[in-house]
Parts: sequence; C-alpha cells; structure tokens
Amino acid sequence: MASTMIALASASLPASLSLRNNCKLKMKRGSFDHNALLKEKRNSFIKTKSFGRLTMVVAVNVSRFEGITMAPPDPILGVSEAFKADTNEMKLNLGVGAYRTEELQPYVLNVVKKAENLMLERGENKEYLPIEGLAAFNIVTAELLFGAANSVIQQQRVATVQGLSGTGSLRLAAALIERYFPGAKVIMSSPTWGNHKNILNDAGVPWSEYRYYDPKTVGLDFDGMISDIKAAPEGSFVLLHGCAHNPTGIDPTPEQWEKIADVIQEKNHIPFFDVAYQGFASGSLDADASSVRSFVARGMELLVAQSYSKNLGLYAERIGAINVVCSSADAAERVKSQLKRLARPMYSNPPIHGARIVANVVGNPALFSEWKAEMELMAGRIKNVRQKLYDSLSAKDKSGKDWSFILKQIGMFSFTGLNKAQSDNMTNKWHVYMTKDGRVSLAGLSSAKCEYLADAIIDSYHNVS
Ligand code: PLA
Repeated sequence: MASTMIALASASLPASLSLRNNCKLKMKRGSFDHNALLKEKRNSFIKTKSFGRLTMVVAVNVSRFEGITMAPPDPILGVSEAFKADTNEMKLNLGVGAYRTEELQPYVLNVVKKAENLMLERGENKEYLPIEGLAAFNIVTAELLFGAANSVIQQQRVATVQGLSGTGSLRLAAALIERYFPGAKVIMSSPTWGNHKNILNDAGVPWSEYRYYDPKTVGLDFDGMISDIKAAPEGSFVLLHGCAHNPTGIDPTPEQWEKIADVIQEKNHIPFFDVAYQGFASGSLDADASSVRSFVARGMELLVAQSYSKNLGLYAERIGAINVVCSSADAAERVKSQLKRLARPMYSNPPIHGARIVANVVGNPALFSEWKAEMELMAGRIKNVRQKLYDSLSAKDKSGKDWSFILKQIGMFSFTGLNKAQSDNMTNKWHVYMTKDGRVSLAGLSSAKCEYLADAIIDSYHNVS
C-alpha cells in the first residue's frame, strides 16, 4: 500500500500539544476507514483533509489515553494506600474492615490452615471450575445461610452461584436485575457501603436511597425507612444489610425486621440482602442469618449475596455466592442458567482455592465447630475493644457527652459521628486512618491503642468543627 509520511507542525492542535510539534502527515490512496477517522477527530488528536480520493491524516504523537483523567482514590481501599505511605510510628489503620490480632497483625484462621493442609494432602488439581462454581461449596454455602433443614433447600428453590466474594456476587445480582427487570430500581439505605452505588451504576441499574440513620439519636430512623420503602415504585428491589450494617453498625430489631418484611410484601418489592458479616455481628452464624431466614419463612422470593472475606478471613481469595430464592425449583433452575450466562463473559468461571477451603471447613463437623469457636473469638475481641474505647472516652471526656451509642453498634465498625473535617484531623494530626464518613474499623484496633484513639476522637470532636 502506497503511503507517504511527511513531518509537519500543525497550528490547529490543542495548546497542550503544541510543544509536541513532531506531528506527521499521512497520505493514503484508495479505501480508508472513515468511521474510525471520525472517532479520532472527535478526540481532536487527528486532523484530516480530503482532496478527492486522497485523504490526508495528521496523526499526533501523543498518548491515545490523553483524555483519561486521574480517578480519585477509593474512599475505603485508598485509605490503606495512604496508611502505608505514613512513616509515623503511632499510625493506626482503621479504614478497611479487615480483622487484626491484638498485635495488629493480619490473621489466618487455624481452620483455614487445616483445610489447606487437607487440600495439599489430597493433591487436588487446578482444572477450571464449572461456571456456577464448586458444587460442594454451593451446597454448603446455601445451607449455612438458610439452614440445612430449610424447605427452600429441600425443595431446591435456591439458585446458588459461586461469586467473586461479596462484591462479585452483588455485581452478578445487579446484572440479573438489569437484564430481567429493566428499569426496576434498587433502593438502598442512607448511608450504605459506598461500593453498592458503584456496583449498581456500572451495571446500569437505577437506584435511590431510603432513610436509615438518624444523626440526632445516632440510631435507626425506622419511621423514615418504612415510609421510604412504602413510597418506592412497586416491584423495587430493597437492598438490606443482613446483619452488622455498614457503616453505621445499627441493625433493626427482630420486630422491626418483621415490619420491614410486611411493607416489602405489601408493595410487591423484592428483598435483596447483602450478607457480608454472617457470624461477625453476634458471634453466631445462625443469629446473624435470622433476618434473611425470617423473610424466607414468609415464602418471599429474594436475593442474597454472601461473602467469606470477614467470617473466614478469606479476603484475598474472593469467595462468596449469590443465592436467588425462587417460588419453584423450575424457576430456580432457569435463574441459575441465566446467572451462569451473565458470569461467562465477565470472568468465565470463579477461582477454586477459597471455594475448597469453605467446602472443607463448613462440610467437616470438626472443622466447622472449630471455626465457630474462632469466629466467636474474633467477634469477642472486637466487642472488647468496643467496650474499652467507650470506657476510655467516658473517662477522658469531661464534657458530659454521651458516648454510649458506641456500645449499641454491632459488628466490625463504629460510626463515630465525626464529620469530614474532624476525620481529616484524626488522620493529619493523629495518624489515625479512617473513612471520611466518620467510620472506624474496630477490627483494626487493639486494647493497647484504645486510649490513644479516645484522645484523638475527643480532640477532633471538640476542637474541630
Ligand atoms: N458488602 C458489604 C456491606 C461490605 O462491607 C463489604 C466489604 C462487601 C460487601 C464486600 O466484601 P468482599 O467483596 O470482600 O466480600 N467492605 C469492606 C471492604 C470490609 C471493602 O470496602 O471492600 C469495608 O471496609 O467496608
């Protein structure tokens, strides 16, 4: 193909490019891809001129990604990056919800190590999993969530597909909603885990918020929640935190859950549970699944995303599941086939290692009871530092402020009520890394650091507005 390249300086290029005067004039004869050219022109990196069958293209020697701006750091995972860069020895990472030991070290559960040893002994292979994941995992994960004796399990009314932890499972659910309930809205609590919005945005699912947190009482705005769920368009998906609400640590009472279920049923909504902390809220796997189970007991169809990041400490293994409870086994089979169809072009099939760990721990009675004991230990340590933080705040703060809301909150986090400026002070002055909404992860706190944290909170609360 005849083609001539001529170096030339272009006056019509954006100012930012004018220093890079090493543009090239490209002349081509014959056929030319005009659509591609038009696209390029829109990006104004390439200029064209037509002379009959001759087209001249000015190609600019700049990155084709020039138009991409810098993304902001992630509000949660970005905190860990900032923490790593801080050299102060008092620094404390209370940003991401990741469990640490009393020595503030990451913790690999003993049952996980035992399960991994079993896996090694068996010399298992690394073949692809089916699209829906490891069969043994899918069985135990649904049983753990709903209870093995639950009729939805017995009647095979649950479509369970292994997902890339909680996030990936939520993403699959969002893709299902987008494809099969076009235009349906997801309503979520205000506030909620920040990534919920990202997941729905990227899946193209419209969403809005229902009232949840009342800053005046530092508790649940139950009336606001109920009236917003009532006001949502019929057939909306209601995103609910199964237990240990993130970031507030405020869960509805069993009676309130029943009322929430009443309204959802009245309005023909579909519950969409996110269960990322089963066993971590109370220390009991069954108690933490009671909200989901009470909805299932009413015969409701619903979605539940699960995660093993926290309760088995499998953060980096990316292991979780999406469960869709349907009114018939036949519907469940069809839903499962479509979840697989959605997963295949996204990531093809899920990773095997974490699935095998879960299957080995939950499916083995000895390891299962050992796991429950370890989980109680982790949940217990968090409860201890929660109490110690409250004690330190109450003893040190002479203003009379009531800090007891900290004790009422559940799970890994405490929602301190500190605003952005106060949270910035926590980080800039005290080297305490936390999210800007005032959330601290108590799972990253040791007893030894409670007093220091209390000093930082009192200073930020009283001296920064
Ligand atoms: N759902 C909720 C409510 C969560 O808090 C988290 C994790 C997830 C789902 C997803 O976790 P997974 O994908 O690892 O299973 N939230 C963390 C971490 C602990 C994060 O933001 O990714 C948090 O610090 O809020």
